[in-house]
Amino acid sequence: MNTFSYNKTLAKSDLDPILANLRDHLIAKNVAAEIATKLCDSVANKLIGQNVNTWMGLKSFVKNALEESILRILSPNRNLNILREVQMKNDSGNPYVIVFCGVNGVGKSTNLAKIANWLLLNDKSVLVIACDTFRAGAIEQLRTHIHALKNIHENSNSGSSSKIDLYEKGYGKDATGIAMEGIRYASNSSYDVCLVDTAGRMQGNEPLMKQLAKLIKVNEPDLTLFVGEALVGNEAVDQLVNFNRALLDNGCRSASNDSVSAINGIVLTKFDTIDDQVGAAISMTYITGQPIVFVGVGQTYRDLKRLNARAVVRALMK
Ligand SMILES: Nc1nc2c(ncn2[C@@H]2O[C@H](COP(=O)(O)OP(=O)(O)O)[C@@H](O)[C@H]2O)c(=O)[nH]1
Ligand SMILES: [Mg+2]
Repeated sequence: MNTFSYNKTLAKSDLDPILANLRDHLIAKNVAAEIATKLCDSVANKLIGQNVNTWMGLKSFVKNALEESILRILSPNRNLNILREVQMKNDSGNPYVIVFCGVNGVGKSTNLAKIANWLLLNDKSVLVIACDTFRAGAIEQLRTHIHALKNIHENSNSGSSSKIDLYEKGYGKDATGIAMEGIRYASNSSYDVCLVDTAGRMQGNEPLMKQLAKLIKVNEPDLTLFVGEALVGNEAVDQLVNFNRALLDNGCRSASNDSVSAINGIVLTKFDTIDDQVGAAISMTYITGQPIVFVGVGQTYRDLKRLNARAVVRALMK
């Protein structure tokens, strides 16, 4: 291939071998196979018939086009400013409600605690509502976090509004009702934000998915966060498609937009454990069209970051 200059109208046959390589590369970086294929197909569709005059060689040209389209996927179509949304909700006399959902062990409760820490740092008062009434120890785990967060914030603070408490009604009860009572309590006691922890569930478990849908439909959270591990590959698609479908099929609509997604944000956890295997970030945003609101990068309260889309693309294409 001529690496100095290239001037021709691109045909499918020019692109196929290059995109096949790039597709394999994306899959090796943990992008779900289905998504890698779709991404490469869309780049092909965009480039076929284009008249290319480039100094960089066709391979780099195609790679750049793919990078651009991935960067676009990772850049949210909706700019979610949680603190501003909290303020607006509070101005109308109500707490801002976030529900955390996802499969077992992905880091829902831990990252809920990190987000609580971030809210407290921003002078928001937080009521954590314990709606994982299923897994033994779930409530104690939250209590431990809240105790630690109280120690960090309530002592050090300059008398501002930062307070955090737990609302719990024990195990085995109906999560929807507990969430409702908790939100009402938060409203009466002027908490700024409710963080609703839910039980983990497999995306194929229909009765449990229905229960989650009921909790969301009845309580109408401002933000429904799907918590997913950065470790997942093809499984990411299955989880998200099924969570979203179960929620939509059971009448949930996202609060902030009426799009095809009932989930309106993603928390990508265990990002510290994957080295440059960053593919899950692409799969999850591609499937939902929703932003990755936070990235979990460890087990302490401060291990919470914003997604750096350019850094993800860099790691992905390396
Ligand atoms: N390395 C790492 N571990 C995490 C992260 N988030 C959660 N974990 C760990 O994952 C495990 C499961 O977390 P937990 O919050 O109980 O998951 P849940 O079942 O979804 O509520 C715990 O050992 C957490 O410390 C993260 O961002 N990085
Ligand atoms: Mg949990």
